[in-house]
This record gives sequence, structure tokens and C-alpha cells, in this order.
Amino acid sequence: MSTSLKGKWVLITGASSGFGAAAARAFGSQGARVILGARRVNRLVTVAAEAAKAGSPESIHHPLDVSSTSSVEAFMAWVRTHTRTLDVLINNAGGALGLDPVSTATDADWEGMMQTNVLGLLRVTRAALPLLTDTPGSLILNIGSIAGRVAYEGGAAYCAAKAGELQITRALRLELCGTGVRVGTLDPGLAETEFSKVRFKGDEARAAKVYEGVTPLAAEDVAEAMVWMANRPAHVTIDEMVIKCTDQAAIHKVNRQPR
Ligand code: NDP
Ligand code: 8X3
Repeated sequence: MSTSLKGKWVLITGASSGFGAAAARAFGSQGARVILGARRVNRLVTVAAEAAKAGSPESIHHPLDVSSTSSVEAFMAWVRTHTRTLDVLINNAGGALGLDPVSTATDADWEGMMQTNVLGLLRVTRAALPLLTDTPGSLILNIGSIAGRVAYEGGAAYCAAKAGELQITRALRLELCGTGVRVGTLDPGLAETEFSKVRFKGDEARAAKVYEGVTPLAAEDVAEAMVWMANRPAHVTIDEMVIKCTDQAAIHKVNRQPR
């Protein structure tokens, strides 16, 4: 039996595009109240309106840079002016920078990936925990990746960051056992969002090649899985879910057809 998300407070980081924006719409369509954070505020304005149109009774947004502790604290102080409790925290902000081997990759890319995918997730979780532990059956849902489970060439730092996300998820579940707070990870494979455009620093042709001849996951597929995980009864935790497109049997085994 599923529970109702109607009226529940759902905080989504990285809500300005891709999975986060789709999650805002998907939770909105369930009648949830959504709190959206990211750096591109103009995008958040649009996504908040889309969530409201989908059915969210309250969709609010505020600038958030998860790589800055002061930004995270200011964000959470603003959240507290709207609600004292959170039902769902979706740690989604993150991504990859570059696809270079260790021999030539840069400190800036490594540091950027660790700041968002690892430290950002930790910072936001620490700041949000007091609001979550007050809500029975609340959920921390971290967005990992199949890259955190299987390494690939050029992915050393990104794979390490997402492996870090997986272990943080597991450690948090142990730390929070007995509080009623559920902790899960959702680990997608190839999904067409702005992920590759960001990874390749705006090189749209290179980004498009990643999805060439494949039917990848859409952001909506991933958002639907988030809603399902969040909608389990309070005594049920989905610890870890891996979601891939049918064309991707494994990280290195992708069926590509000429189109
Ligand atoms: P997008 O690039 O479309 O979205 C990334 C989101 O993260 C944006 O909203 C961006 O907002 C936000 N973000 C990035 N850095 C920061 C920051 N410092 N502070 C706050 N927000 C930030 O990619 P996806 O939707 O695909 O990515 C979402 C998550 O899913 C990431 O963690 C990614 O690693 C993971 N993932 C993606 C897969 C894919 O193939 N697409 C597969 C597996 C996992 P803004 O720039 O406005 O701050
Ligand atoms: C994104 C999936 O395989 O491009 O996390 O790293 S992959």
C-alpha cells in the first residue's frame, strides 16, 4: 500500500534542470509541496511554476550553491521560515566535469565534482536533518549513479564521487536507525539531461554523441522512480535502486543502432 504525498514537504536540490526539475513536476502532480534549490534562479522560477501547474499547492524556490556551507545554511534558514518539518529530502545536485584520464585531468574538475556530489550532499543533509528527524517516515533520497558501482576510463573522480555518495547513504542509514528516518539511493545509468553538456563544458555535439543510437532514460523516468520510493509506507525503505535504459545492459555494454 502506498502512502499519500499530498501536502508533504519535499526539498529538491539541483531543481533547475534534468532529474531535479522533473522531480519537482512529478512530486507536484502528487499534491506535494516542493522546495527547490539551485544556482540558476531564473530556471527555478520556471520549474516552480511548472510544479504548481502540475498540482503542487506550494512550490517555492531559493538560490542554493551546495558547494558553499554559507549558501546551504542561508538556504536552510529560509526553508525554516516556511516549514519546521520536511518529509523528503532529495540530494540530487551534482554532475560530472570532464572525461579526462587521471594523467591529464585538472584539480578544478576534481574539486568541483567532490564539492557537489560528495560535500554538497553532506552539507545539505547535515543542515536538513533537524527538520527530518521531527517527521516520522521521512526520507533522505540521494541520487547516485551506476558510475558509483562500476568504474570507467576518464571517470576516476566522478566514479569516486558517486561511490562516495553510495557509502554516505549506507553510513547515514546506520546512523539514523531507530529515528524513523529512511535513507535510500537511486542510481541511474544513461539519461538524457544537461548532464553531458555540463560534463563537456557546453560542447553540444560531443554531448549528443553520448546518446547517439540509444533510447536513454528521460528525466521523467527517474523522477517517477523517486516518487515511487518516497511513496512507500513508513515501515518500508528501498535501500538502493539501480535504473537503466533497456539499451544499457551494463556501463560498457550499450546497444547502439544507426538511426
Ligand atoms: P543536469 O545537469 O540536468 O542537472 C544538474 C542539476 O544540479 C542542475 O539543476 C544544477 O543546477 C544542479 N547543480 C550543479 N551544481 C550545483 C551546485 N553547486 N549547487 C546547487 N545545484 C547544483 O543533470 P542531471 O539531472 O542528469 O543530474 C542530476 C543528478 O543525477 C546529478 O547528481 C548527476 O550526477 C546524477 N546522474 C545523472 C545521470 C545522467 O546520465 N544524466 C545518471 C546518473 C546520475 P544549477 O547549475 O542551476 O546550480
Ligand atoms: C551518469 C551516468 O555512465 O555517464 O552518472 O557516468 S555515466
